[in-house]
Amino acid sequence: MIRKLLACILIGLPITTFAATPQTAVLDVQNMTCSMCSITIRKALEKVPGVMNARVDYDHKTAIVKYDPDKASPPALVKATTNAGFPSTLHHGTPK
Ligand SMILES: [Cu+2]
Repeated sequence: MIRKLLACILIGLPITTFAATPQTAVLDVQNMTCSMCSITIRKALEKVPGVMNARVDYDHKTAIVKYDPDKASPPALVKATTNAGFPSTLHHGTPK
């Protein structure tokens, strides 16, 4: 009985709570000249509805964004960084 309940929690819960599989987008970001820029970009990305987290790599001039595809989309992410003063493009090196 307890075992069965545990199995339901382990298997059933992720399916119902995470209806959409999070997607990861990698953006090539321009105009990043210091580490402060990366913080600005991260904050701009995290303000976009549906974005779970954003990681900005200053050395590689990229932003790795985890988002809910039901609420956010790559064009919205590009727009957010561009509006913050950092035009970006979707990086095409990642598998779909
Ligand atoms: Cu800067």
